[in-house]
Amino acid sequence: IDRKDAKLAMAHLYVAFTALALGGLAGLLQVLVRSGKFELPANIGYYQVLTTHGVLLGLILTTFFILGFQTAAVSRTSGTFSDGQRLTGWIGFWVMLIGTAMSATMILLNEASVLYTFYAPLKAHWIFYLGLTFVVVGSWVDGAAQISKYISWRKQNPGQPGPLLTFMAIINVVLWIVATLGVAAEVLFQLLPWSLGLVDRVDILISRTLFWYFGHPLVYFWLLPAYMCWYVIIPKIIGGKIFSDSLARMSFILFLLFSIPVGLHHQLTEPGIDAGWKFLQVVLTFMVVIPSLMTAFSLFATFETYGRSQGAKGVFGWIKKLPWKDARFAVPFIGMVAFIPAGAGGLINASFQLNQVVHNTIWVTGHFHLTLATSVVLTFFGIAYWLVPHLTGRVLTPAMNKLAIVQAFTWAIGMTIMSSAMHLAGLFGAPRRSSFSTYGDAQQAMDWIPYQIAQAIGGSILFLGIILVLVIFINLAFFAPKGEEEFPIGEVEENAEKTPMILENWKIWITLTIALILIAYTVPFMEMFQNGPIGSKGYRLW
Ligand code: HAS
Repeated sequence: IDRKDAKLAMAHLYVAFTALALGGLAGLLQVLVRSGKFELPANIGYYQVLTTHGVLLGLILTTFFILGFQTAAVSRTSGTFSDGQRLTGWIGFWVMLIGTAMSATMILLNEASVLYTFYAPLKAHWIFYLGLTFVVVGSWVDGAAQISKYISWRKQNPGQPGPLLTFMAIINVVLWIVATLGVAAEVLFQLLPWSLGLVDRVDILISRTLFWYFGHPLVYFWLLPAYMCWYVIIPKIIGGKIFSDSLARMSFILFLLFSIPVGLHHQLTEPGIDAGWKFLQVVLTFMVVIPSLMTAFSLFATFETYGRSQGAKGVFGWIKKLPWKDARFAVPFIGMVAFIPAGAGGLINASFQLNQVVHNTIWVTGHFHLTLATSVVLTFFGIAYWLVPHLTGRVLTPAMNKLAIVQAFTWAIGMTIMSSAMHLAGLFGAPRRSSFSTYGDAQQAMDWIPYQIAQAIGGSILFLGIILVLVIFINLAFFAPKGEEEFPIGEVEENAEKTPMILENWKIWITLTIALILIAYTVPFMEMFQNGPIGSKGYRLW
C-alpha cells in the first residue's frame, strides 16, 4: 500500500504492541499472585494490576490493532486514502492516543482500579473516564476515514459491490459506532458527572446494562478482523480461493444484526431485569452463533476444495496439503482450532440455566482467554507477521518465519494449560477477579490451589510467548532485510455466484439493526427507569 497510508497503519501497530508488552507483564503478575506463591509489593494493588491487564490488552491493544489493520486493508483493496481521509485517520489516532495516556496514568496512580468493565459501583477518577471518552471519539474519527474511503470507491464504481475486505472493515466500523453509543451514554450521563461530584448517586443497573449493550458487540469487534483474515487472506496464502463472497458478506451482516441485542446474556443473574427479556436475548445470542457456524463451514470448504485440487484423497487427506511451514497460515490456523472449544464454551455460557453454574467463576476468564487471547490474538499475530514487513518495506525471513511458528506453539501450550485449569477450577466454583485466598482454609478453596498453580505455569509460558512476539515485531519493524512483502488478498472461486447488491444495501441492514436493538432493549430500559432509581423494589444496589 501507499507509503503514507502505511505510516498511519504502522503508528497504530506501535501502540498496540506497546500495550501488549505492558499488559502482558501485568498478566504474568496476575497468575503469580493467584498461585499463592507470590505477593505484590505493598504499594501495588491486585485490582490495579488486573485493571492494567484488562484495559491494555482488552481495550487498547485490540482497538489500535484493529483500526490500524483496517486502515491498511481499506487502502489495499479500495485504493490510497486522499489527503483529507488520511488526515482524518491521523486525528483519530492522536485523539485515541491522548485518551489512552490519560486513562493509563490514572490506572498507574491507583486512581482507577475499576477493571476493564469499569461500570458502577466502582468509581474512578474523572480523568480516567474522560480518557476513555477520547479513545471512543478518536476511534469514531478513525473509522470515519475508512467509511469516507469506501464512499468514494462506490462513487467511482457505481452498481458494483465494494471490495470484500473493505466491506468487512466497514461493517466492523458501523458495528463499533452503534455499540459504543451505549458506553458513551454511560460515561457522559452517569460516570463522568458522578466522578466529578455533580451527582451523588447513579443507577447501577442502568450503568451495567449500558455497559453490556456495548460489551458484547465489543467481542465481535475483536473477532471480525480475525474473520477477515480467515475469509479473505488465508485462502490466498494457501494458494486456494474464497469459497463464496456472498456467504462471507452475509455472515458479516448477521454479526451486525445480532451482536448488539444480546448484552443481557452477561446479566442473566442480574436482579431487576425480567426473565422474559433475558430469555429473548438468549435466543438472539443463539442467532449470533449462526454466522460463526457459517464461517466454520466456509473455512472447511476452502481447505478441502484446495486440498482436492492438489490431489488429496480420503475424508481428511486435504489436511496434508496445507502449508504447515508458513507462519502466515499456521499461526492463524491454531487460532481457528482453538475457536472450536472456545465457541462451545460460549454456547454453555449463553444457555440460560447453565450460566448459573459458570457466571462469575474463573471459567469465564478461561472462555475469553480462548476466544480473545487465543483465536483472535493469534490471528492478529499471524497478520502482523506479513503486515508489519509489508508496511515497513521489509520481508519476513525464513528464520523469523520459524520463530513465529515456535511463538504460536509456545502460546498454544501455555494457553492450553492456563485456560483448561481456569475452566476446570471454575466448575469447582473458583471465583474470577479475586486475589489468592483459602477462605479460612475451606476445603473447597484448597481444592482450587493445584489449578491455580497450573494457571501460573501456563501463564508464565504465555509470557515467554509475548517476549517472542515482541522480538519478531521489533525485527520486522526495524531490522529485517529491506524488500517487498505481499499483502495477500484471496480471489473468489470461478464458479461462485455473482454477489447480489442487496448485501450492500446499508439502509436495510442498519434499519434492521436498529429495530432489533429497540425490540430487545426498549422495555427493559423503560422498566429500569420506572422501577428506579432508589431501590423501590429492594433489588437496586447503590
Ligand atoms: Fe463470550 C463472556 C457467550 C464468543 C469474549 N465472552 C465473555 C467475556 C468475554 C468474551 C471477554 O452467553 C467476559 C466478559 C466479562 O468480563 O464479564 N461468547 C458467547 C457466545 C459466543 C461467544 C455464545 N466471546 C466470544 C468471542 C469473544 C468472547 C468470539 C472474544 C473475541 N460469552 C458468552 C456469554 C458470556 C461471555 C454468555 C457471559 C458469561 C457470564 O456469565 O459472565 C459465540 O459467538 C461463539 C460461537 C463460536 C463458534 C465456533 C465456530 C468455530 C470456528 C472455527 C472453525 C475452525 C476451523 C479449523 C475451520 C460456534 C469458526 C479447524 C480445523 C481442524 C483440522 C480441526
